Amino acid sequence: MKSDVKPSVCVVGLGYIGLPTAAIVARSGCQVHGVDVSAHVVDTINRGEIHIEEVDLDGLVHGVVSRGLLKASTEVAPSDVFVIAVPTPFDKDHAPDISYVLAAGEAVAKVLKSGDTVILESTSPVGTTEQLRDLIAARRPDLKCPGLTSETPDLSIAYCPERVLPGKILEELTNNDRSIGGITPRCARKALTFYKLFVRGECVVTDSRSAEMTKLVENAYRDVNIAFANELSIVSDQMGLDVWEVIRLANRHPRVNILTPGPGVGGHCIAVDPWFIVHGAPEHTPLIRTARGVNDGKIHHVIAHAEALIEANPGAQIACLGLAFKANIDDFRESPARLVAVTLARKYGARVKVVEPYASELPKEFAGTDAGLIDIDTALEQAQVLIVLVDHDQFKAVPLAERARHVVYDTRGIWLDQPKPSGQAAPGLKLAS
Ligand code: SAJ
Repeated sequence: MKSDVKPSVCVVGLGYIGLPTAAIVARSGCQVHGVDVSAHVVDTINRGEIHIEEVDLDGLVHGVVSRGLLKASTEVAPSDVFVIAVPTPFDKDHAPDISYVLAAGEAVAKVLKSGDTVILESTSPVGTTEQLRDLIAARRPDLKCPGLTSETPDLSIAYCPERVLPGKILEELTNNDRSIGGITPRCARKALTFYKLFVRGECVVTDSRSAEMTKLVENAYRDVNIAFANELSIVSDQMGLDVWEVIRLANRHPRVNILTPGPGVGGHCIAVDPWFIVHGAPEHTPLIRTARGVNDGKIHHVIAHAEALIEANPGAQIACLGLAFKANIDDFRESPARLVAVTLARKYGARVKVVEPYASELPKEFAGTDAGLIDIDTALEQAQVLIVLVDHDQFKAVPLAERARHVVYDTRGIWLDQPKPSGQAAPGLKLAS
């Protein structure tokens, strides 16, 4: 790839990471060929529309498609740079499944030519980039692969994870620092040239295995720290302490920064990636494994606590506030809030209603439960018990005067001024008159 000529780029996988990446690369002036197995996704993008929700993505995709810079297809096309951004789920035993990465590698291998760069972005267990290289080497013996030849290789292969936050993807894709992990230093330099086209953050060069581990470590670090906060909240409930007060005070220490308890950890990254480390070193990861258990267990603690509150308030109407996996997004997949709400709806039927400003209807597992979707005003008027599951801004904005008489179980700590029943710190079980 010559520095004065923009490379042609093929992005394989047009999901939450692949599509924004393809659009941003296209905006930088590269000709981008996007690939997805779903014909529906391909058609949607080729109309200049999007199949996922992300701030400002619709306008960006519309712009680059209408300028002819981004085209989607179900087939990989010859390009100078290939970016693989496909899912890496885990199986029922938490073993990582890299079959989508290898399938993408098979497709890419068919069209590779000397001088091309292949970059893996999918969250992957350590060693996956080398496996991808080995697959390409097996399919294309005519091309010299990095790390397998003493001559100058024909291909460059690197691992470059994304670290963007859903809801801020476009901003963070451009501004976050990146780890650029080459199979060899030369591979890293090639990948660096590509990322410099659209990344304003610092691009730090390393080897592929370190970059793979770095991605996993970032999310495991967060999971462990959220687990600490969640464990504190369970202990505080048991001791009758207000966990928010304890954390607020502890965080005044200059070297303490405890995260925020919640109903558990949702999303597709933090609850998944730590398992990739555990799977790679099962004997040496008791902390990471335990943190996963604490965060998953927090969901059941919240359900039990909410049930006790509901049982203690016979006849009361219950409003569950929020279904999303975190604040101010419309992503309900892998959401602890959703699991809590549907469990309560199944048990208590029409007494339970759900408020979710980002949903137009309840997810399908609510079918047959009699739970309805209501707005926050109706909930404040009709429900006596409010269970806060998501810290959406709309909920945070409800003033004390409108909720002072409600019984509240606030799993996110958004209403710290809520009166404590009977002088107790923990959420009380008495229905306010
Ligand atoms: N959560 C808490 N307490 C906290 C922080 C988060 O309970 O103090 C919960 C959230 O409510 C949510 C879950 O954790 O259910 C995850 O939310 P998040 O905002 O921490 O992270 P994600 O999953 O949206 O995105 C993470 C990010 N990783 C890190 O912050 C280390 C993001 O930068 C990654 O790019 C993304 O995973 C990914 O794709 O891997």
